[in-house]
Amino acid sequence: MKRRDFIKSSAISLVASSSILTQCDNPIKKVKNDPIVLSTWDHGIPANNAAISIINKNGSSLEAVEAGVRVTEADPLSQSVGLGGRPDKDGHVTLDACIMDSDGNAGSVAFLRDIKHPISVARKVMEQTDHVMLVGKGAKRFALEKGFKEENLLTDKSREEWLQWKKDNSIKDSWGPNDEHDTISTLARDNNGNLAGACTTSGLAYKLHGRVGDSPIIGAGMYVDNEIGAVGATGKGEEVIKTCGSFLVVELMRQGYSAMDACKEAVNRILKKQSGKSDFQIGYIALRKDGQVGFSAIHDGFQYALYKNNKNKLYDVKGIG
Ligand code: SD4
Repeated sequence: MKRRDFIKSSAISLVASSSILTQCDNPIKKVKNDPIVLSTWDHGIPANNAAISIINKNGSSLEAVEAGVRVTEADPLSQSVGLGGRPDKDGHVTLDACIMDSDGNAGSVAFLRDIKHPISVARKVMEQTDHVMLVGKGAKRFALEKGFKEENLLTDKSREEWLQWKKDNSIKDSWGPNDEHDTISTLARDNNGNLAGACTTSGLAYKLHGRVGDSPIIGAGMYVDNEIGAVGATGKGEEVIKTCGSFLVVELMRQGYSAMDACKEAVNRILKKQSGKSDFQIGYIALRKDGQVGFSAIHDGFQYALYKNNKNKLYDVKGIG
């Protein structure tokens, strides 16, 4: 190769590699730090209120998301989360939760019984151990050692419905699709522009004893990357786990997808495996670092609550399945 050709081709490859570098750079540049809180479902409204009151006192996004979902966990009328959650097939309420902060730290508990606030146990796992995840009896023992109170989480209403299900449906139930569940994922950006997320659930109603869904799995039910965004999932956890759902949405945003397109693509990946049709629901919410919000669901019926510009509002999502 002549010297001039060599210089020309080196210049071309320099341009090419710098454009590769640009692609790998964080595409989300402009960051305004007004607080935003985004949650799944209608119980997201009170959760957002609790979260924003923390941020308004200059609390961190981590404190905010924990405080937010604790409202849902403590609400006996919310039958998909914490106290009052629908039990498994054998009548036991078993809870899954995870939390992530803006430094990428994560904590999680799964198959936890008799503790009303699994999200706070998950936070303790994150902050006071070298582990990420505790399950079952070990998670409960850890919670008790940390001062959490043991209590019966099965309310009369959830117990009666379970007894009815046993009578009418237990034989034909495949523990497959059912819409009796509304996990809460809450994502927040605080006054410093830092992101955090929390996700907590009693999982699918009448699931097999020992079943763990996506909600406590970092990268499935929830994921936070403070440079890119935070994402939460709801719906049939098995499908979210198989597609690393929340992590996928964050990675798509890293590649330059809008928050909305990233959520849609993650839903479409699941739909594709079902040949475009599904009788179960999946919903994603995404909060990009720059404040852009995205959401998507397979079916109509999914809702999200958004606190932005001093307003906390509930929105319906049109399904794409
Ligand atoms: C689970 N993803 O355990 C949860 C259930 C859920 O809205 O999200 N319900 O699979």
